[in-house]
Amino acid sequence: MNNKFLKATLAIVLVAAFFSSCKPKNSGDVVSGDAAQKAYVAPGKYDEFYNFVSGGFSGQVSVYGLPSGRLLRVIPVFSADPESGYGYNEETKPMLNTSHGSIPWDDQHHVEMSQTNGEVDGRWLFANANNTPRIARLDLKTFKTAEIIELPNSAGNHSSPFITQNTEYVVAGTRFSVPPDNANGDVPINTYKQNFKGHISFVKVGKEGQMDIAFQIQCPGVNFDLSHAGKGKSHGWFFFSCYNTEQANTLLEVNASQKDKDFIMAVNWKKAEEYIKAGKGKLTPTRYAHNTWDEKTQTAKSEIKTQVLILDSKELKDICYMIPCPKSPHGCDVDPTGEYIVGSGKLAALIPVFSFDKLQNAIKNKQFDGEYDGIPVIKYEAALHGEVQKPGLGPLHTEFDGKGNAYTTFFVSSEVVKWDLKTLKVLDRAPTYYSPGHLCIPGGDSRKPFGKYMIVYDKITKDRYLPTGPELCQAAQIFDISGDKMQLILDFPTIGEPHYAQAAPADLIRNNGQLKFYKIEDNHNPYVTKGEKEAKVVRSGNRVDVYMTSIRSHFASDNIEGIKVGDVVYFHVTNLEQDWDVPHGFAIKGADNGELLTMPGETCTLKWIPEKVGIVPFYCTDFCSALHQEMQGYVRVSPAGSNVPITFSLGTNLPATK
Ligand code: CUK
Ligand code: CUA
Repeated sequence: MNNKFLKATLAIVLVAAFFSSCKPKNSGDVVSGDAAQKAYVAPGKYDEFYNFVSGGFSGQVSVYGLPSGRLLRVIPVFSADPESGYGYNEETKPMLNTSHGSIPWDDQHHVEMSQTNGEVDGRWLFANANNTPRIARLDLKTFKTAEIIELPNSAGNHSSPFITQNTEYVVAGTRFSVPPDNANGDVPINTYKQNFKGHISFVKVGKEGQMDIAFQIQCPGVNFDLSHAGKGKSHGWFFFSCYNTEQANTLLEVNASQKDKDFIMAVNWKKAEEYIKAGKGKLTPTRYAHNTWDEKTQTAKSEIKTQVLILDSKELKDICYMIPCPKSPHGCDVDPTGEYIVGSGKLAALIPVFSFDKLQNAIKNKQFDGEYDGIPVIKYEAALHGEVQKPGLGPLHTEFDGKGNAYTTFFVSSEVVKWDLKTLKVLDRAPTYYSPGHLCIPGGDSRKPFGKYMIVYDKITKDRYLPTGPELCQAAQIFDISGDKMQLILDFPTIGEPHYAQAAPADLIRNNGQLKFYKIEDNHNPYVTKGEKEAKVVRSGNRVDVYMTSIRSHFASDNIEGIKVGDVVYFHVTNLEQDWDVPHGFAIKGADNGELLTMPGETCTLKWIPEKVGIVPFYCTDFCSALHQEMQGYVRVSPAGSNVPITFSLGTNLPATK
């Protein structure tokens, strides 16, 4: 047996032993007597919190109630969703446009709620796309994706979308460093050190939420993993964890785990703003899409932008600083006071906690340990508040309860550990099932956490649920953290792979002016039909526009003739209902498309290219009334050269046409 193989086998055996030894022995008994009561929300009663959970490779965001764990909604963001028609109907297609063309999928890891004065405010939720770098803004009045902006000079938009305390910026760091967009990218991969750069993006958020890339900072070619904004006293700063400071380009598993310490990069973004004002940014050509949903026309538009302002971290010495952080840090979390910055080194046997005050002193007194690719490196001890000793194995993420405690997940030892921010003493530990990634306390990364519940998102659930073939579910676990000890009260499977999540008091969102239906008189979709009398079918060349309405329980029109093979047909269906929660669906046989699911007062458009002669039925897909099953109609499709005229009707039979 060759040596490498032997080593690999040994490693696998060790890891396996490690994992199995991590399974807590009395896993059946950890839910104590009153747990069910704590998670119980009686039928018809509302939950206390909304929980917005990233969907990972599902590309969506799901919404749960807490503490019940009830799934309330799945919001399509980066992945086309045939259920709602998102990405399938003509109105929403532009939302998925990018500089690479239309992309129907992405990998969604982090969500972050808008904040005012460092407190969650219930207006918007931001979400990142990892694969083709993008940030989305979801409107929490409609629970719809309202805007998506692509990030140039980036790849694997992972440390994103984290926001500043007044939602001035939503910020993103690139996971993969790559040659900049305007440089020649046709270079050998092993010229990483010379040619690859890491960009971080500051996306300005306007009053109505509109996003716009204010500037990017060009940084050394490392992997930016996670980030969080400073708050309170550290407002004006941003912190990014980075790994692969070795700048390896192959077998990172080994080659990017060489150094004892990587970095947390501290960015003085107020200073960066000054440099931008002083004209130090370079306008650099690139291409990225900016997609916006217009509530008035109920239609998205996509625009390609061609320039971005870039600051150079090498040139401008006082915007970026590197703080050494053991070892391959992942989570980078800032406590509610803004004083403590917690780095979670995946391979570290301790948790370093940095002090913002000490960092400021270190910068003032130039307590540097040389430079890293032109960026000053702060002396580790100079910025260190202290280390949590022996906290667990494989720390990933930390959240805060606002009472001076931090909670960190440990992937390898499958537990969540509560510790004291000041004394750095471990206070409590609870097993999780198994291998937790992120965790979430409502408001837990803001200045005002609501430290009652904590939800932990697990990657592995082997033996916890009924088997479902080769793929098992991921799951969330809710803990009551109101007392000294964490108490597990509920767990439930989730959609996709949950990474980060946010939660807010239910009233904040429930009372934010939730939209119940679109007023038909305010519907400015260019293809709206405002009453049944206006329903019509219009041919122009081989394009046919069907202006259709739906109301309980019929379509107008429901008999359509004169469509020919080779036509391109657009069904513009306006739902005339003016009442909460009365959507109508629309589906037509043979359409290579999703359905339309049209909200009251809304217009949605389905594109259909009939390919066969015949009678083609369509119907409503959403059980809307007792006579929902009667809500149907027919389209007659004639051969390409036929003379059958366009006719349309409802409730009357027109003279038969040949
Ligand atoms: S990452 Cu998923 S467990 Cu993409 Cu925030 Cu840490
Ligand atoms: Cu409309 Cu069913």
